[in-house]
Amino acid sequence: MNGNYGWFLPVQASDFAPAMDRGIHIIHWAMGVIFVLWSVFFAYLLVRYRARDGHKPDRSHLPLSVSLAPDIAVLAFEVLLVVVYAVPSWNRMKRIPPSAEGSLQVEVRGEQFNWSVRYPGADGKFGKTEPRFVDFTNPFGVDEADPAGADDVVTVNELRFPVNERVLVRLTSKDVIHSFFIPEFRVKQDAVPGLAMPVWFTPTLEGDFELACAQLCGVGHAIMRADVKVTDRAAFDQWLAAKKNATLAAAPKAAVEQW
Ligand SMILES: [Cu+2]
Repeated sequence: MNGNYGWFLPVQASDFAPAMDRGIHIIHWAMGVIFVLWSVFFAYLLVRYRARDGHKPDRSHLPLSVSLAPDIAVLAFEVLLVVVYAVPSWNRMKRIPPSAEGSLQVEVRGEQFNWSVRYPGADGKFGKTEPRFVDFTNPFGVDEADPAGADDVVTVNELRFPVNERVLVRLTSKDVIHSFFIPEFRVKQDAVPGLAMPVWFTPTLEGDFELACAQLCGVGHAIMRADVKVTDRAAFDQWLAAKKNATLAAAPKAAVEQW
């Protein structure tokens, strides 16, 4: 997993990553150019207009249209960046969720200090849940009597996705605000108690990644993490089938217990 990180940004492992990185590059290069131009300009002014014997300050000034020109150029560039680049990207990544059909649906719930994960199973439907059924072996409170819930697969701190298939996550929190962050996917979203936030992306690279809580949420925040593995479809199906038959008692120990 350390191989995912180099000197600059981590590897690009989702369909959003290239656009996100392009935005970061454009902003940094533009700010670098502006910084250099201003620095040269200031240095020139310091030398050109330094205090000398026989020189008096000239209080006249350039016309506003000339002196404001650099600011207007920078402002125009920023407006263009927001309108042409940022807003369309934001719409695609955050504002307009894809339809549930054709997406792999996953429910992810943050709690101090674990990530509970639920896959709908072969029927593609999540079973009904009720708070009174919630316990350590049933973190979502799935109603066993509901046939749609019988094949739901629940894991703790373990996420798998098939490569090149769109994922639609239903993100919730059981207690305080957490944040679902997979750096290699360039995906980050707060999990807010009382809200079900849609999060979507398409993993484009097979490998091991990490979901880390990115919102300080209590004493165990630093260990609130989950393994994310992206594989081909066949390996994913195999894993899901194996998980269906496993009980949560055999699941990796909750992070807080490990701690
Ligand atoms: Cu957290």
